[in-house]
Amino acid sequence: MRLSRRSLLVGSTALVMASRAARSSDRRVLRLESRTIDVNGRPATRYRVVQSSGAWGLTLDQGEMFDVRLENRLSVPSSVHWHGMNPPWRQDGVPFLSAPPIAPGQAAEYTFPAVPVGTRWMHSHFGLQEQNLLAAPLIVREQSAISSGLQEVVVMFEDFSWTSPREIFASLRKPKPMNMASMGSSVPDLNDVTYDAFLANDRTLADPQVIDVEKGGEIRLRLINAAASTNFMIELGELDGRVLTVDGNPVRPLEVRRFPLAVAQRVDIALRLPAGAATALPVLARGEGRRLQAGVLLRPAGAAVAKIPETAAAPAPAIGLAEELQLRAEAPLAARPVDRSVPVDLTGDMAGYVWGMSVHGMEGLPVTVAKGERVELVMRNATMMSHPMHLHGHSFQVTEINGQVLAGAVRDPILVPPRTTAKVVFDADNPGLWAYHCHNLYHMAAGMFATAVYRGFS
Ligand SMILES: [Cu+2]
Repeated sequence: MRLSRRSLLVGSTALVMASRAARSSDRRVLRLESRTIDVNGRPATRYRVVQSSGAWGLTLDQGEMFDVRLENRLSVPSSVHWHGMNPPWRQDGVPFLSAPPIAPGQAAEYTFPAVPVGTRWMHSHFGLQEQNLLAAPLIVREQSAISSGLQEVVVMFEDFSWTSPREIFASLRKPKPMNMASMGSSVPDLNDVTYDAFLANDRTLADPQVIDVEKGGEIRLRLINAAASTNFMIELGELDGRVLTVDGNPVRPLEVRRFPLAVAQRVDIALRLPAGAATALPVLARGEGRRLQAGVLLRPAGAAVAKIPETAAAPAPAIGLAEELQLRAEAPLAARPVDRSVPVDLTGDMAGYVWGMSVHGMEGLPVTVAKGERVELVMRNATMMSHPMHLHGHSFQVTEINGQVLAGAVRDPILVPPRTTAKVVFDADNPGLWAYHCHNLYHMAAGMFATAVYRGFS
């Protein structure tokens, strides 16, 4: 990992120079806009991120610069985070932490090497805008994916409500009656928001996207959980899938027919298509503890399109770490001792809907690191909800779950279920002031947000 990282950095210096020569032609424009979509027959006005060409999000090839002008065409301030990319601190898109928000009618510019490669995504980090669908795919196609020639299918899953995010949050924070409060302290809570629909590429199963695929061929799925607060179980039905990457980072191949995808996580799956499929093949995401699902249909030539119900026969199970324990990084971090181990307690409860992160036993304390250190985060979840924990600016590797040591996946977030301790390590190689938080939007808004800061970074 150390060597390959160094070679990437050397390569990126050359790219910076090449890009300066050709900047005007390489720069992409991304626009934050309002638009209206149809959700089960009703119009919904929500946000989106599109290029000037109308293309959704951004797709680059390995070796390209991330060179973007971001225009805010909304009537409200905004700020977009490039999730899973490790840009310089000031380009990370967290308002008031890495840069001021972008005012309506204003723009901001970003230029950095597009690393790491793989399936990333982008989303607003301003207020509760992410719940209003201000998110899009951000794919940096690996050289291996490009040369494989495989057809790629990008699917972004989201949770949708007719209730405004502000009202959802207000009702979550309302004091609960005692019986609910005491229930909440002993039984895990799978969900705290009841959504009206789940979307796959902005569509419900009443009118799903149908994607033509080659009969008997292989395709590469790039699946993104862009939901505000829903963990999904990906259901491939009878199809044989092979996990290639999680959160864009390669893992040893793992054969699957279902795979958990926590909030903000991604998975790339190579999918073998049967030679003789009479009907189009669904790729579904079912909400944790819910029967509600969303998905796309893969249609081999000649296959009929059958209706897939929006409500499955059985709810998806609780999303745990059974699969996580099987994942092994294909490109692990270099073996080296940990220089600094930081205890992080995840705190809070459903009753009061107050969530927190206590670093070294204190709420409000940042994780403090020095450049060059190998840092370990020990996340202990004493609450009865799971928390998808995300550190900006760095990719961490999962090293231990409830005492079980592993050379686990390189990730950006790790789901920490109730009563679980997860250890991850990262190399402090990107000086700045970074957000470190739960990626459940409402948990974050209710206080599960901390920072990681480098000594003498500015
Ligand atoms: Cu959380």
